[in-house]
Amino acid sequence: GKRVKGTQISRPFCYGTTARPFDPVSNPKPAGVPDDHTHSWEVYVRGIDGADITYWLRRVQFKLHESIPNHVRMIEGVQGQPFVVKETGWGEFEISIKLYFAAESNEKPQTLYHHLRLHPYGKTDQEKEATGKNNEVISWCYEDLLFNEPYEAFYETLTSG
Ligand code: SLL
Repeated sequence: GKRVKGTQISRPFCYGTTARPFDPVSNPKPAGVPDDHTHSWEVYVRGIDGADITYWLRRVQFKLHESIPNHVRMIEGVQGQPFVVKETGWGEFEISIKLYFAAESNEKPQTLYHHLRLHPYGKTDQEKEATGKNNEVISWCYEDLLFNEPYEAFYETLTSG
């Protein structure tokens, strides 16, 4: 295939974590969750306002802390749905988020990093943080991923969404 010369296409998405402390009323701890776990949380990659991104982003590998069983999670895209991993735990750590693009792209996977936040404090410049209802700790980033001179087949894919 050939590259589309002089062309750049970007696709927006966001990624981040949402955590909730266990609470008998607002977030009861499910049976089987270890005693030392204090929070439920999720990490996700998704389109803006529910937009589908699976036509160009096919798989996401989330690498969690090694203390978590099966800490490497490969999530296949399902049309219209976010890429998400839900877990419980007690500590914060850096999550690596590896993005795998449509096969025809010939693009190498790209890795992002996101700090799982359980407690509401501090933030970096790019990070949006808010404390939502029920003491949710929300931390997320916006990304506009730029594809420079995509291959023709991938150009078709990118402009089909
Ligand atoms: C810290 N450096 O000390 C971090 C490590 C690890 C968090 C945090 C375990 C969950 C599980 C868990 O929450 N690990 O056992 O499934 O804060």
